[in-house]
Amino acid sequence: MMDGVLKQIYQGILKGDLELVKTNVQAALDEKVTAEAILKQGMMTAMAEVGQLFEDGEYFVPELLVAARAMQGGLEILKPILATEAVEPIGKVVAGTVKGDLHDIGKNLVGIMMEGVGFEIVDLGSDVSPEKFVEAVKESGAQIVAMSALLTTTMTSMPETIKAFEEAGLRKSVKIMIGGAPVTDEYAKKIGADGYAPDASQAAKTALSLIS
Ligand code: B12
Repeated sequence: MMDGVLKQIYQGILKGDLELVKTNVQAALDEKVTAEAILKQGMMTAMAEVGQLFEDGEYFVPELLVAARAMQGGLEILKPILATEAVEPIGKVVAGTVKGDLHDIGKNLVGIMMEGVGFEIVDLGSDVSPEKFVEAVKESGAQIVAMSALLTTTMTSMPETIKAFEEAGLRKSVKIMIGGAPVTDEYAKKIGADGYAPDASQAAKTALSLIS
């Protein structure tokens, strides 16, 4: 059973109540609940339940939107704790959600965890075209590209982006990582990506291994 504050956070996300989430994330931290527990037990389980309710036809897009907003609000408070900024960044990562796709919570979380292990993140936001990914790497000199997709209809933009890097003559100078709910390790291999991870903390570990 979840205890008081975590349960409030969980319910705050389910109800899309931003203030309830923010107040209780702060309260949980004051009670010395770890950021990891708040994230995993309070927030991620709630988002999974929101997804389930959507699938069952009980929630619709407006409910998803307010739930997402409440989750982002909680993440903002956790961010400085999850990502203690490194003095000297160990590398740069260009991160974005692929073209046509607006889901950015998972991508944001991946960015936070990568910052936590010392990377500098160039965040391109969501709905990022292959050309924009290539342009950002040219400008920033990033060693890693992290692409996120949450829709089976947009994950096809991942091989297109890899192709754009090949055409720009940059494929060998960057490592490309992919992830998001519909993405698998098998898919990563199939499209010739360099790395895949199922969650944000493993994404950070994979990024480290790719530059070492
Ligand atoms: C919130 C949400 C929305 C919000 C997004 C708000 C936002 N700012 O992100 C809004 C309302 C915009 C939305 C819209 C839609 N959504 Co939606 N949405 C969701 C929901 C409920 C949660 C997603 C989420 O944030 N999860 C929490 C995060 C933390 O998890 P995550 O994203 O998976 O990320 C983790 C890992 O995947 C991994 N990861 C993620 N990215 C990366 C990248 C790298 C490089 C690596 C290594 C790892 C990695 O690490 C992350 C952290 O551990 C999901 C349900 C679900 N089960 O996923 C549906 C879901 C993704 N949506 C769905 C659909 C259908 C839609 C719409 C088409 C609905 C509609 N009819 O309009 C639109 C599409 C809009 C668009 N063009 O993008 C479907 C997709 C079905 C499919 N297979 O394609 C889902 C699965 C719901 C469902 N069960 O039907 N949605």
